Amino acid sequence: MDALDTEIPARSNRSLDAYWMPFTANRQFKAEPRMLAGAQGLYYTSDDGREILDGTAGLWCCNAGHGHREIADAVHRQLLEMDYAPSFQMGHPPAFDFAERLKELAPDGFNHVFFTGSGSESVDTALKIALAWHRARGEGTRTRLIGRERGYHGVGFGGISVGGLVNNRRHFGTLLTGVDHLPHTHAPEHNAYSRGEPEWGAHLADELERIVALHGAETIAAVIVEPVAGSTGVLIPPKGYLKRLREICDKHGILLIFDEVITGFGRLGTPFASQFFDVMPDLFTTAKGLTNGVVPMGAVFATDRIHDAFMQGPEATIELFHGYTYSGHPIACAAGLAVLDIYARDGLLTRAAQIASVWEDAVHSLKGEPHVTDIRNLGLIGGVELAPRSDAPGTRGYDVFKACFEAGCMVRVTGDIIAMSPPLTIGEAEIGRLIDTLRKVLRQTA
Ligand code: PXG
Repeated sequence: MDALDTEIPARSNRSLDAYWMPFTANRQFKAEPRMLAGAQGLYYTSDDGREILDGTAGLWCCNAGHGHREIADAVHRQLLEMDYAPSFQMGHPPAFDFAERLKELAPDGFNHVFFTGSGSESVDTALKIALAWHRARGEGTRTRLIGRERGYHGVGFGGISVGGLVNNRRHFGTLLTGVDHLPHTHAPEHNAYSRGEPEWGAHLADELERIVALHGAETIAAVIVEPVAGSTGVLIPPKGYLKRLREICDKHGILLIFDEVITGFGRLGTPFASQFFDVMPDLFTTAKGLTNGVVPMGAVFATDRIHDAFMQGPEATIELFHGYTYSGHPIACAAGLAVLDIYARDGLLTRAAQIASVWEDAVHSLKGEPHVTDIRNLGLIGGVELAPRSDAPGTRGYDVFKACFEAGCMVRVTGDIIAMSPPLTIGEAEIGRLIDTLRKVLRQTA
């Protein structure tokens, strides 16, 4: 090397070569990097000293905003007390305490928490629990997993198999066998510019009946969906859709898994999306807001009915042959406990409900701006779909994302869809700033 090094602006002499960045156009990025150097409250600071309003809570994870001293102190204390401890045939107080606190927050009946290191691991864990649960009950023929087109469930082989984003799947071989997919619920021809839950589309859940008819219910273990699909570009479930899925799963003895990695911890104005929609899954996955994103961690919540089926047989037997070196990591648990205190103290897990109508009006005020073809919202989530350039899909979205960053706002882009999910601490003034920046950028984008 290297030509790149000499092209990087003089901000720093750091070499960018060794770090193979995730989900990033590495060469494009390294030619013109966007570097974040600090974070406090609702703002990042870029390495050239600019304030960047965090319109995405990092990656949907910093629900309480940035830089909380209480979290830092809790992590610091735990590091000095006990930095790491194994969780296989061994325990430590923070993991038990955190699980108990999470149980209090979860819907009734979700009394068991399995810790993982990320959302992807939570998804794989939930899928494996579903398969093993049927087997434990003598229904070992139930091995099929049903996902949904346009679903995102992380990047493990389980998650990409049930996931429905082609670029996350097509490069990686045959994936898990025995997987089928529900149709996605994106229907702008019926639902464009819906405020909140769209009216049209509950019947799309009936496609599960078709899948059952094709494969036989006795071969299907579980259905997994995101209550609100995030990564694909914000798809809000049609009214009644999730209830219908629940009913069909019940009718056929199929487990329902909600992937709450982005909806968990207050994104919709309730602790979990199941409470918002009043539809209870059998298992749900979380990560991100679990620790406010500050230490990697995930958790799978299970009902008594799921958990208790494993607690059979000789007591000296390991009931679930699954777990990670970092399951229940004491530092993550200490961070998570401090985060739950902040959520409770500041009422953050219900705050989105209070500000959702301001958010909805602000996001929908972009209707009629250049390129905008649809706007979607729920809780503190907003999606703005843009018309793709006919010769180069995705480039308009990327240009808008980049121009927003240059104008001091961080948004996410998936293809030509702009997604926003600010910290739950955002106020009216910052909502205005975020939306006005996006408006200005849209007007300046070809
Ligand atoms: N399930 C869902 C529903 C997610 O949104 C994962 C699983 C995987 O989590 P981990 O912790 O393994 O990354 C996610 C992750 C985006 C974006 O821009 C979303 C995610 C990650 C990165 C970007 O929408 N979600």
